[in-house]
Amino acid sequence: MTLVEINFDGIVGPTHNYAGLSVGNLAATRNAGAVARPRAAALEGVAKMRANLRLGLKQGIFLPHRRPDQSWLAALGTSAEAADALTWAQASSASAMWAANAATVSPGPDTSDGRCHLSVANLVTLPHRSHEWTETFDQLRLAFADDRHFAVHPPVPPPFGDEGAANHMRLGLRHDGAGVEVFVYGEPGGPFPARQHRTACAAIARRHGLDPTRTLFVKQSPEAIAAGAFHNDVVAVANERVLFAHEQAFEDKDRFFADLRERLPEVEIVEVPASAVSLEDAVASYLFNAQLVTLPAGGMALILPAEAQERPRVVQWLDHLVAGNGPIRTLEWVDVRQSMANGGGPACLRLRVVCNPDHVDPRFLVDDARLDLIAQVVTQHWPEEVRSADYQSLGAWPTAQRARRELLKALDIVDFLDTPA
Ligand code: SUG
Repeated sequence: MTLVEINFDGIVGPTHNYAGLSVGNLAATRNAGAVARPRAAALEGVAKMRANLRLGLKQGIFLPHRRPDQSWLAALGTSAEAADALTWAQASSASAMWAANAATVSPGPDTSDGRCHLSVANLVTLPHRSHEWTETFDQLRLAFADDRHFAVHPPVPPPFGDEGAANHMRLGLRHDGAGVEVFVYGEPGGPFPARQHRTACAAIARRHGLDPTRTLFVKQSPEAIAAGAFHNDVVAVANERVLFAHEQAFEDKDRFFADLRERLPEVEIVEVPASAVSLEDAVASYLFNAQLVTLPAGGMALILPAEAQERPRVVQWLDHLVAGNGPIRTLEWVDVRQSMANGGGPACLRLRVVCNPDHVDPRFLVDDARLDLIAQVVTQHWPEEVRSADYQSLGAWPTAQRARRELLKALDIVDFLDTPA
């Protein structure tokens, strides 16, 4: 079996809610306090994975984390019962669903020792995400335990912010060949935090043993961050030799594109001009937070959020895209509205790992039967509604913890069953 791309999606956890914790993430801020539907959210995620299987893609999963995170609360000298509302919300977020922020991945063909390297993201910028890495690290070490083929690194130390694959792109002729790795960072100074720091990017490139001649560090444009592109994957996505990006995604795009062409002359840059789709429309529609995938039969598909259909300028541009002679010919629409309302589109929900699937712990891979199992547990145990305000006081969280335990048991991933029921 050669190396293939596997998309690992984060299963939406039973505490999914809208607490407005992410400054600079316009959807999350707008929906603060809205009623969330964890069951519907997790089932939307399962439906997206099914659609990917139907396209012939390989699919994996990551598990919801223990929430509220009682060890984090204990480290803060409080508990699930006693924490103030904000601390409680920060301890209870289901934000681990956005697997694009789990880690940065450099596949074997890019690294000096030929292994696939994964660096768990520290997510230090926002408190509710800053404690995700511990369990992500455990899951990655279990899923990619075979150290002949994988190296799983701990997070880059703070204060250097790292948000993982959401700010990293890999381009090359094929997944299983050597790639050019592009790290996109922001600089402070704008109205919103720059979550990805250049120092963190450089550290990851060194630890992964990347070839400096095939590694680029590119600055995200401050306008993009100010317009709500809190991660690069809100304004750009890459797959094999295609880069699909908004005209205003990068500070010095001419330099970046020239550097990229020098390293990968076959690169196809599909740039969307601001005159066709404004930054505001790009952020509101999540046009670029699509999964750009290579289909087994050839050609590429763009897996888009249904919301993008609501913006006439976006639809017009997509019609023009598929009618042309370019590499992207197929559009697939998915409904991940519950995640979208927190600023997480189809691409946020997945982590791409290029590797040999036989080397991955099979419990982290899914087919239709395993997705049926997940859907069953979710339907039976996930709450239908969560109101951020009443969840703590009603003591609903032990039910959520039990729901997660049921899922782990059903999937036979009992290694993390240490949460008290
Ligand atoms: O970090 N939203 C996430 C969305 C992450 C999207 N990921 C990528 N672009 N790859 C974030 O801003 C909202 C949680 C809340 O407010 O309750 C949240 O964390």
